[in-house]
Amino acid sequence: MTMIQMSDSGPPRAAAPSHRLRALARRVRARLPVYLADLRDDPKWLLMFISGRVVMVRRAVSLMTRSAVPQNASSDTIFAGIDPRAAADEIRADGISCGLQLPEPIVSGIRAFADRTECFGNLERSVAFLPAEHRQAEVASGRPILVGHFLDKIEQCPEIDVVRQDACLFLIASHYLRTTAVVISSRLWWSFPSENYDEALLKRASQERFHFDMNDWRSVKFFFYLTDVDDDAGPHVYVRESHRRKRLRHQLTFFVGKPDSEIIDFYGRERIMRIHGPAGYGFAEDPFGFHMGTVALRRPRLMFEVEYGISPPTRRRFYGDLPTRSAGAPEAK
Ligand SMILES: O=C(O)CCC(=O)C(=O)O
Ligand SMILES: [Fe+2]
Repeated sequence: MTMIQMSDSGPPRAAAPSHRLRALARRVRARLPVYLADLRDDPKWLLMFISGRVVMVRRAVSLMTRSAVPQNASSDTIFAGIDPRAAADEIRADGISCGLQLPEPIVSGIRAFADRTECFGNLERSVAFLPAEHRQAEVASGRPILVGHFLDKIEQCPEIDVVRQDACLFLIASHYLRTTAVVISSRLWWSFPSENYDEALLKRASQERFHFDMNDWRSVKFFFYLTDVDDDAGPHVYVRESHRRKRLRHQLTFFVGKPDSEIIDFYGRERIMRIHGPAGYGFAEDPFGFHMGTVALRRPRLMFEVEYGISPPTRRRFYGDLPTRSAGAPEAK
């Protein structure tokens, strides 16, 4: 595994006020249907989504939701030699803990599933294709395809269930969240090299823009690469310590995405980690810290993610579906 710091991405771009207002209106317009759908699914969600981004509020929620942390889990673990308490302490300090490794049979099982199963381009259920046919799918749909998600099809992959049920991950999450953690989402997806994509597609793929995730009051994600990942294969990028230290205007904001320049100015280049690793490599992170995916430049990347939180999940968020009915998303429970 290597972690390397972020290279220079050029000087900050300034924008005229009227440009900024227009851009703001565009961003609000693009997100409003998503937010309204989430609100319909779960009215309490809005409270979390708005106030959960204020560091003081999160600390208060953390104190209020504390309960006895389970010392053991009913299942076994595939991660030998990991101390869940030490990993949780590391996430508390840095926002991230690296060094998990999936056993080879789990890697090859998930990989084989992802090679033989149709995924959904840019999260649209109407754009289904086998990963080897990515280019043909772009031609057929007439659009660049940056990501192919498996959504609820992951239930057909037994190795995914093994990782999701793993005792060590459950204990790391429970120690970190200081309560009995619950799985709130699990997702498997390819990132593909592509061309001519626009901002909207990048946004949908969560690529090339630092952001934080707001899926629960508090949560922790475990990411696993199922292909070798270096700078040519769209590495994940994380900003160390940004989960506990945020500019006030990054807390009192409607938007979770922020430009590189603001992140570099506040946290410093040395805290920005581009995470490389071989197939099977994994890391745990608090997704309230700034992070992003990057575009796979030359080789596709297969990623599995399981997220633990403190509230019961909805079905939509559990598989990372889009909230619109036109995308064929199932109704939330
Ligand atoms: O693709 C990645 O590495 C990160 C994806 C992400 O940040 C997200 O889906 O919210
Ligand atoms: Fe994210």
